[in-house]
Amino acid sequence: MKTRPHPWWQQSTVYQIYPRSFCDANGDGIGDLKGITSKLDHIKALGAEVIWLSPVYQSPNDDNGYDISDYRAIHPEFGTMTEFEAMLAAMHERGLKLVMDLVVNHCSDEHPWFQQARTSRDNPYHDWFIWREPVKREGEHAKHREPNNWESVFGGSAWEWNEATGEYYLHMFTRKQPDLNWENPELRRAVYGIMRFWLDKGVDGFRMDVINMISKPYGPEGTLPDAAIRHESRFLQSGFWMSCNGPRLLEFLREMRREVLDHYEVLTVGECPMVTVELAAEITDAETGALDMVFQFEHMDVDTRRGTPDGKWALKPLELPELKTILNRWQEGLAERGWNSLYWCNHDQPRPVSRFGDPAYRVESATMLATCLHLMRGTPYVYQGEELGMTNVPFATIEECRDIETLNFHRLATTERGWTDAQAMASIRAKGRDNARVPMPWNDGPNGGFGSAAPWIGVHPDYREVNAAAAVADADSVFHYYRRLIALRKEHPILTDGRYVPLIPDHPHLFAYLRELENERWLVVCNFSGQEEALDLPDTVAGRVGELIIGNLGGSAGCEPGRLLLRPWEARAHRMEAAANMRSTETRRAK
Ligand code: TEU
Ligand code: CA
Repeated sequence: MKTRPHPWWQQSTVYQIYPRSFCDANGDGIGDLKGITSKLDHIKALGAEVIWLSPVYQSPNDDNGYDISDYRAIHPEFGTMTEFEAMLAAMHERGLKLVMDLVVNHCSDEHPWFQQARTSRDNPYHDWFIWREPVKREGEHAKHREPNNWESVFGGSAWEWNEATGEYYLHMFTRKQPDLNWENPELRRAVYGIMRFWLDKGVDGFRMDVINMISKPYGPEGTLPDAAIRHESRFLQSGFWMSCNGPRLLEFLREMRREVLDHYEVLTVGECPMVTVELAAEITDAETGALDMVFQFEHMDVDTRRGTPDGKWALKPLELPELKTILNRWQEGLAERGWNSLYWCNHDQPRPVSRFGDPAYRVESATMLATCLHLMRGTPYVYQGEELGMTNVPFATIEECRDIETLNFHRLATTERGWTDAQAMASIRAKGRDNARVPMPWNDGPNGGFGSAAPWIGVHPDYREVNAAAAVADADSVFHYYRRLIALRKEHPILTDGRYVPLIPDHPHLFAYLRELENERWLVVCNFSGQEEALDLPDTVAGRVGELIIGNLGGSAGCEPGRLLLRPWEARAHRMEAAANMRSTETRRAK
């Protein structure tokens, strides 16, 4: 295999900050830029080299900043532009790069563009959004006049009535997040201008919010076709499905690359729900694509009964072979072309320890999950608090929750869909986005050291035990294990360049794979269970298990020839020693 030239982001680890919940310097209960600046050494000590900052722009906060009303202004609750520039300088001084969130599938209904657009059909900004006439329907559907049957991602119709123009506008998220019309070249030019504004300030790239939703599937005469309910029997939330991966997506992204990205040294990652491996390869192709990597979502659906009306809230136990099938397919699918991003969580997802591990084995399962992910090929992302092994939050009542998606779900589920409050709360504890949004616990002091005032959302009840100060002081903590994994990636080209070879895909509890580069081979084995498990090395794996490179439990339960014993939630990476006349896995597999 060819060793590829390394763009800087291929050996780096990205750390995600959710600004509202990271650190509150001025004591108003809301995280802010000065707070972030004061905690950069934590990220530096971890070894991450890039920071992805969720939105800090002017916003009415209907969706916590993902509804932007001024793309060139800092929200006063986070600070000022001067403080932003000071934060960026402090990052660069430490060799940290900053990737901003770019949210341009939609803006806020309070953005001047939309304020103008909604006044009249003749307003020049009208065409920057997506408008449709009401539709006459017959029979039992007569009272529905929405242009089509699309549902918003957060529940309810994706269309909202606008009296002044006598039309509906499309909003794939809340009604305060109208979708922008990328068919309009003026709108696209305005977006590129915003991107240049931040890049010229010195930011180092963009994470692009739902960027594969910007091209809508227009039919003849600009119609937006009804979605087939149960498309591929997976997604009932079919407006969501319909608005992803549209026909002009690559064209728009390539234009963005030509107009903006090619002129800067940046990292770009596109958030792409429902993206396929094939499309991701096209988007991330170094020559003909447009972005460096995408966030795919398939592995975020393994514990969800998609295709039911309750979407992500309908829980399903994890089946490890399904998770392996997905991640193996992404590893192999982007091996020759494109590049993977690697993540277990972000500000939209519950905590991985509670989801794929076991809070009763908090440290063990957090470090096992980290090993499994960080030794794959791609750029790893660590979401604030993940490096502490944080768990989900035991929300008892809906009053403790803040997220608009969660509040919508609770209301619709208990009023229209026949869920009890107890059932809804159980799903919210398992899947709600607020699990990841409670304040970062810095120490065991008041409010977990987040700030002097009561925070906008309650602190995690475990903060006295699980906090950054305790983790940094304990050499065996989750934090120090992440630090070692992040350092390993910098030291060993096999992690960046090596081939990924999945093993034992059907094993119900073990996730195992090889990494291979030239004569070097590593074996990675992770136990996704609370039981001891034995791995009998398949005879396709030539050679002997050698030196332990990294392991999360210290010591070793043992290793007989051809057999590896794994303790509950144990993860290990070993160097393989070549057997005398070893044939490569490749030739064996080819037979
Ligand atoms: O998320 C879009 C998205 O498709 C999902 O992550 C979605 O939020 C999740 O499936 C719901 O459970 C992005 C942002 O990351 C998210 O915070 C925003 O709310 C959303 O776009 C709208 O901007
Ligand atoms: Ca504050």
